[in-house]
Amino acid sequence: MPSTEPAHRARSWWRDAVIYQIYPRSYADGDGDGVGDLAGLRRRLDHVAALGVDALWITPWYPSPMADGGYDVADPRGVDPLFGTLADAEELISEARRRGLRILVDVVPNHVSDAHPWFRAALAAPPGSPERARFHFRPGRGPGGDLPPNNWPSEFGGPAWTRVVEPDGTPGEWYLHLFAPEQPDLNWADARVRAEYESVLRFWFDRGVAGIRVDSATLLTKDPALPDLPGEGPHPYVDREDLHDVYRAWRRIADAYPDPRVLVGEMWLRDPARLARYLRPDELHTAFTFDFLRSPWDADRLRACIDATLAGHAAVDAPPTWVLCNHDVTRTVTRYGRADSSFDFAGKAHDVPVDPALGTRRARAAALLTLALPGSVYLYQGEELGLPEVEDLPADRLRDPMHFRSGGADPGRDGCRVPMPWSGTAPPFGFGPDGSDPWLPQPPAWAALTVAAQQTAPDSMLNLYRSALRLRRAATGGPTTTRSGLRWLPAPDGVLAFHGPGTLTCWTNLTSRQVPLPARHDVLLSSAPLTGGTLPPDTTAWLRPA
Ligand code: ISL
Repeated sequence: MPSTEPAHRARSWWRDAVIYQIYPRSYADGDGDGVGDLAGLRRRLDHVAALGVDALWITPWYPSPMADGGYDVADPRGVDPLFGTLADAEELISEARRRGLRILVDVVPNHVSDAHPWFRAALAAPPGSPERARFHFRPGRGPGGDLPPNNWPSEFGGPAWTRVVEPDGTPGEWYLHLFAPEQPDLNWADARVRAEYESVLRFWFDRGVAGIRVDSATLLTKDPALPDLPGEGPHPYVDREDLHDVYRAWRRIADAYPDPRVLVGEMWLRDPARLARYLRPDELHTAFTFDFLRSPWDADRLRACIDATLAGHAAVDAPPTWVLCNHDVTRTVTRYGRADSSFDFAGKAHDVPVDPALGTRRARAAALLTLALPGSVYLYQGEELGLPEVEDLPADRLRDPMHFRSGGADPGRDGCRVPMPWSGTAPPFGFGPDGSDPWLPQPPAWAALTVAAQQTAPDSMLNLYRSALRLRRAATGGPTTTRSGLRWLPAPDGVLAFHGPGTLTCWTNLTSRQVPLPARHDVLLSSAPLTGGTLPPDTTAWLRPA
């Protein structure tokens, strides 16, 4: 990092960092093939730097058949030609570092692609072979082994098992895949699997990445008996006790580097105490608080989530990690514009009415609320533009296996992955060269939401984020404030008011009426105009005592 960065800040940067998530397929297309790439991303680093974030998390850029947008990794040490080369990735890491931006990469340890050499070798080898032992191969049940070995469901719908044809042409064993069939699960009881991922971590740390986002981080280890669900005792593959050993070994690797390399877990656990166990000082550094993203726009629910998260994290001295949105979930302005503003994978449906103005107003208020909380925050590309979920993509353009494997019942995740609008008045909005056709079509109405359009509009979502990040950095950003907690202030029902870290006081009104603000204060920033010392509905204000 720049030598101007104080040593104490360098050591603890991750405790209160704002990290910007980039889904490279949809960020910027440098070569005009309709798919975002590293050349395009490098040209857009100005935008990231101007936003004022500390780091970027880049979702998988590895060689992949793209059955699940790159989460089907065929080579965890490479870069897919669609995105560029390993040299491009190294250049990007150095260039970002010169601008004071750290890079986190995504490591996908639960599964590989069916095109990975290990899986190819497993298919070519007989049952019981060492090649198959790196995965979960089992004979089927029932006459002729026609039924899957157990009743586990795939996260994407259908059974979590697929039967293979043996090299001699006969129907053979089944293999486990908690996601798509193109994503066979690895067997974490096999020492070769553990050694491989430890080596992958070192590979990227040696190239200067500052951290790893661990994909599907609660699912790696399995009960070797692979029992049916529901069973008695611990879950056969979620949050198992032996998983902690994996992360202890990873933490030792991260800690062997002179500057901190951080591990952030993607952990969909509902119990904050179970989550916090992964954040003990010798395990992962942080994990996303998905309960915050699942909570509806409701003061009591959000406050309960904040309190439980802070308590769970305080017990292990880990900073909470807040997130409102990512490449898997409904975009924030759309979610908050619905009558039911909670998020649940199981509850995703088509044709749910949305009030976009209300959703945007709440998303602005939620952004300031989130950025005032102690801990780190992840933003997803386009969140800073207030992009909505695109819910009317043509059926023949959809790609997400979550949609197809649900038989179309689930709208899928393509709608939050539509390419970024940068400039101009018509698609591709500067995403790629004029005349290129982005892999998912952008709505013409996004002309009003481009980076260029928002840059010059003082009240735009983009300028709200820029101001908020500048003020947050000024108000916190130091070892004395990063660990301080949160103190709730007396406030009317439906209003969240607290002193956050540093000098910020945050007031969020989640009711539908005006509420009075305290006397004798300066307003540093508000998500909507304030009138006469009151806070309008669905508005957040950042205050400082006058
Ligand atoms: O699908 C879920 C619940 O039904 C989620 O909990 C799911 O496990 C979670 O979203 C995992 O996501 C990650 O791994 C997937 C990939 O498709 C996602 O994009 C990624 O974020 C498989 O690698």
